[in-house]
Amino acid sequence: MGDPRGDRNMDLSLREADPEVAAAIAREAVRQRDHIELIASENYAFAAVREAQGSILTNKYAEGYPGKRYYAGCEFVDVVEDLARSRALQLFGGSEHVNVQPHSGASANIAVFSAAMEPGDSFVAMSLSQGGHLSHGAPVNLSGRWFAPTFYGVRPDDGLIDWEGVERAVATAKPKILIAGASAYPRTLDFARFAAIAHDAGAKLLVDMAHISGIVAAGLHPSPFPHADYVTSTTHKTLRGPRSGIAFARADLGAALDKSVFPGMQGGPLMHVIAAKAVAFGLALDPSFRTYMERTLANAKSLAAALAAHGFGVVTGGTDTHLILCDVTPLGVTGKEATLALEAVGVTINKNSIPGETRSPMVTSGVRYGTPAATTRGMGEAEMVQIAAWSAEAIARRDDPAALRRIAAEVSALARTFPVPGRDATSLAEHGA
Ligand code: DSN
Repeated sequence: MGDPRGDRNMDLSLREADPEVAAAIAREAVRQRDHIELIASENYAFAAVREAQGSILTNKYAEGYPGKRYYAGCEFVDVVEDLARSRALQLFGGSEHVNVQPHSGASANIAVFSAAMEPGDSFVAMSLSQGGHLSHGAPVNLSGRWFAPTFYGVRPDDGLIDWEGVERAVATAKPKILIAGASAYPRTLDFARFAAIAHDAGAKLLVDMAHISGIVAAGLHPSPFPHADYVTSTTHKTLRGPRSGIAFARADLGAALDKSVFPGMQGGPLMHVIAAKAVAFGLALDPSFRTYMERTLANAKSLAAALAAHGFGVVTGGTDTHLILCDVTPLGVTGKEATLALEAVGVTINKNSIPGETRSPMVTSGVRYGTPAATTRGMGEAEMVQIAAWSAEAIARRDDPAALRRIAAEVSALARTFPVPGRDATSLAEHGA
């Protein structure tokens, strides 16, 4: 008897069904193995996270929340979402209400905006060019088009938060929300000070801890939860979970936040991704996660010192977190030129605006490094020192193809001695799709 479905495509492997996509993924596996990943927002997800995210839960619709769904058959996805919620609350002790359904960090921010503001309302945030995030009011983003942002930044002389600027922006704008949180700020954020400024002005404090949530979870950065009314995060950066988002609120603001996520801005939650978040939060509760974060921070300090010794202008003189912001003008290059030189040797970073920036965002005077991914592979201080030396040499010899090829071979030889997480990823890089 033949297959009753009459559709053999349904059982094909990826390689059989789509060799072009399979080949691109296999090539990416090789890149992830042979290059050193230093983009501050990237990491290698736990293998179990990827397994949950690729699971059959992708087949299930579950609009609503556990126990109150609009679809039948939700008893097992309810278990998954309840696990994700209870683990998130445990991981971030002090949080009162959590919603694990936002599809991304930007979605989580918009959910908070729509819960706490009406279109046209005013909020205050760090500007994108000074280290803030696109979804914190950039004119090209919905947050900047539908609401009225006023920005603060960092002081051009030392790169630290311009507190007078924060106070001035709040006094002038009389915002509904003050946002604390950044994508390119290397120092500890003083959430108590942000909260005092927000609450004195009758505003709510939203902390976007996307970059530092793993550090907060490990207890190595002060927690925003005693101070903030809302907290948002991505789940894939320092947390090593799936590429997604999460939003927390004070208990009395929780119901409105939930309504804002669903049915306000999303339909069916991605249950396979929520399962992957549950797994990531569970693994981050293991004591080994704190050790990983300690090593990530120690590596960032080592890398910052080594880059400074090679002439990079390390903004604020160092780092308290996983990221390092550098002015590369002293090396005679733009951020774009530095990034391209490093990419040519397999050291992956991004160009970044720096305090007092004079160049466009596509060129910039700076670069941003981060240590979460390299630390996940087991790299330590010796490797950080070596990476800084390769960075300086690649920039200095950027017009010398033979030198770049030699450095690239050294980078990939070192990278291959540090395994990528997951036997499947190793096998894909070794044998292809
Ligand atoms: N764009 C991300 C980053 O690289 O910091 C944040 O979403």
